[in-house]
Amino acid sequence: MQGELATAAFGAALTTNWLGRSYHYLATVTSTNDCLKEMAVRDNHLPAGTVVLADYQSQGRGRLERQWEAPAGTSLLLSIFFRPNWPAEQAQWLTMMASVAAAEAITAATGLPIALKWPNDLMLEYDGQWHKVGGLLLEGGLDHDGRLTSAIVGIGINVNIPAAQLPVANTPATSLLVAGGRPISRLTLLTDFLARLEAMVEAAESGVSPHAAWNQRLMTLGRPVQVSNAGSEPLITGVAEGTTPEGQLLVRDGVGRVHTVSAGDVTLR
Ligand code: BT5
Repeated sequence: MQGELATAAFGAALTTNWLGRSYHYLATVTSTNDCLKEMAVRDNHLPAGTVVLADYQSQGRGRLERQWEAPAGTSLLLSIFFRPNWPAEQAQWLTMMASVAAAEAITAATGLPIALKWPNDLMLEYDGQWHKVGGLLLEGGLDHDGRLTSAIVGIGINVNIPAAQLPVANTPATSLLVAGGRPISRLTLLTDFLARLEAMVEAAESGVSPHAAWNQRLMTLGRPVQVSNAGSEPLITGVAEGTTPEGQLLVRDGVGRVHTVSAGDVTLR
């Protein structure tokens, strides 16, 4: 149903203290990340926790300028503004927290177990195959001391996309409707996600790392993988052994050397 995420209904359902209290609903936008980035440039005092959400994106983005596609009114497509003031190395904490909060909220709404694929995918396994049900896009700005002064976390979750309208992708796409067999309230899922995320961000601000909760959900660990960049030839082939506290992937190659990977695409071999 279109319009269920419009401002009045959202405001009535939201239970958070600050996350999402500044909320901008748009029926259509180019990309919620781009829109929020422009808002942050225009307004030096944009509140932390500002959310921009759209029912349709004409230029939804993944990493490396890849496209994020979703039919109008079927998905959750939003971006959240943060002022972490953390060391730059800790930037991935935001991806970790948003991934775990999304996974928990999806399971609460559907009963479906969500795994995470390093670095930024929400995954569901059925029919002997992994499917991508959502993705995250972190973009941040550093100050002169290498601190993360502002950051935008974009998240797309395929909620009620019918099977015939799923995007065609290398990793098969799915939606909660297709995997779970029934439509899900986007509003309930959204407000539950924001409540969980707010609690995690507050814990992180008092020093509690989200690393363990995130690491535990990573389907990538212990598996033979190939790591590549932007569709290039595999850079590293080996076994994904673990992650660093900052979220880098540790891959042991055939001669036993451990590579620390900060960015890239992982394929399970
Ligand atoms: C991601 O990138 O997975 C991050 C996606 C972030 C999207 C959100 S929506 C709200 C906010 N505003 C934006 O403009 N973006 C964020 P990446 O790992 O690069 O994966 C992109 C790839 O996923 C594409 O190249 C396709 O192969 C595939 N794909 C595209 N749309 C998909 C979908 N709806 N479901 C599953 N896979 C998809």
